[in-house]
Amino acid sequence: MKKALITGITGQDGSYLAEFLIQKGYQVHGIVRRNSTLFRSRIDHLHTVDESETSSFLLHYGDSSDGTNIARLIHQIRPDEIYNLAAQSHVRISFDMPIYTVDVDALGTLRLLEILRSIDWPTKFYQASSSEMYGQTTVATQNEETPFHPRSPYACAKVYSHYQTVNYRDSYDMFACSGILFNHESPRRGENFVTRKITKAVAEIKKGLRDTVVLGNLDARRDWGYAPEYIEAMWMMLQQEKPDDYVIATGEAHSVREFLAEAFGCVGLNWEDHVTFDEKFLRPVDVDMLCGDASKAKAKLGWEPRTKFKQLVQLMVDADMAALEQGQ
Ligand code: NAP
Ligand code: G4F
Repeated sequence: MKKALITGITGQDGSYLAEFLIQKGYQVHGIVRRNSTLFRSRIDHLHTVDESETSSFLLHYGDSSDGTNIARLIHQIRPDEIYNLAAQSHVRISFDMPIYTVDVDALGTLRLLEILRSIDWPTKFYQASSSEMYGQTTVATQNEETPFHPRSPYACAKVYSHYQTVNYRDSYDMFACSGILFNHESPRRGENFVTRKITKAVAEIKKGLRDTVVLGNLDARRDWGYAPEYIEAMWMMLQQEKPDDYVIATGEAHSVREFLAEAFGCVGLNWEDHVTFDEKFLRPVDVDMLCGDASKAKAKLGWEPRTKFKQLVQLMVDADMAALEQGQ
């Protein structure tokens, strides 16, 4: 049985990736942070009573800021594949917590790469890079060759991790891949990212539980895809003969305003009657437009997005409506 180690397993992507790898027959090990509660809503359904060495799903306490703990876990587990998804992943919050964000999102990756340099078995490494690295780009659709112009502490940290991943691959012949993923969403998306914030509000407004949602910049354009399809691409990258970097995106960009119109439209409401503005949701600088060109992933991995923008919005609104009906 192949062993995969996932950092960030409690997050949106980590939870989908864990499900996907278990279905593929992997033994999945996840690193979780110590919290005051054991509530881990995205992965609670994966728990089994079997906590023996042969269980398909095992969790370990750890933190990307603690290299000795991660090293001990890697030596104990001896994973065949490592997916580094752990991050302080909120761009606006990275302006409030730049040092912490860099410690986890940049140095956390370097700590892992340094551990992998010294192990004596072959392991494949996936780094969760981001389209935020393109930042204030002037290129209409961004691919693997497009220069980076990061616009936040988060994006700077991700650029650092991307280049270290490439550097360790070149320097030490490591099987290390950087997946440059554009925004991907789902009903498991954190509630303070704009798509989920909107779909949750739409459901609550439709049910009469509130009347407004407060937002920041509505002009930003993003390339939004469906998360369960994006985690498949991560796995595909590690199954290739040679390690490489890939853009994963839909190739279609929409503004926050368009997302609002679509989401409120799903329940027969006009967004302009329910949206107010607060500058606290603005960033010191924002990224105006991101739109990815995933032709390399299509040609080499055979990966293509399947869920279109309208379907994505609909499925997120439906899930938030259903959750309310079930009293969640
Ligand atoms: P997410 O939902 O915010 O999940 C982040 C995960 O990282 C959580 O499991 C979190 O644990 C964990 N984490 C945070 N700080 C940590 C630390 N110090 N030590 C160990 N674990 C820590 O993010 P996501 O949307 O699944 O994204 C996964 C990865 O892809 C991230 O690296 C993100 O930056 C990157 N990415 C995401 C997108 C996107 O659109 N979703 C696009 C490009 C790249 P807790 O549950 O304990 O907080
Ligand atoms: O949903 P967002 O917070 O996502 P953002 O900043 O694009 O970052 C996400 O995608 C990246 C990939 O490109 C990931 F690397 C990163 O980890 C994260 O998953 O904001 C999207 C846009 C921004 O322009 C923001 O200014 O929506 C705008 N926005 C407007 N009002 C808002 C709000 N964003 C948030 N979070 N909350 C608002 O009230």
